[in-house]
Amino acid sequence: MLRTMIEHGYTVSGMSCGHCAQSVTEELTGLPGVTEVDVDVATGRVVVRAETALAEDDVRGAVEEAGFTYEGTASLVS
Ligand SMILES: [Cu+2]
Repeated sequence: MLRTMIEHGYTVSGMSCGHCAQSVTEELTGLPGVTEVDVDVATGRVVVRAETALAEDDVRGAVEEAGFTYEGTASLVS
């Protein structure tokens, strides 16, 4: 079965440990269509894989709900 998967990159500031990463992961996983979240605490880069496009406001809301600061989209290639 083929599913369309879209990768989205974001930058989040304020995370300092694995617990922070877990909080962000849980909130973002709650967004519709999200299947996987990878958080790099050291760089603040968050990669979200989803079956749909994501509204930036929804992502910002999830990050803020977790207690961190949404800085914007990030390139997936670096
Ligand atoms: Cu922490």
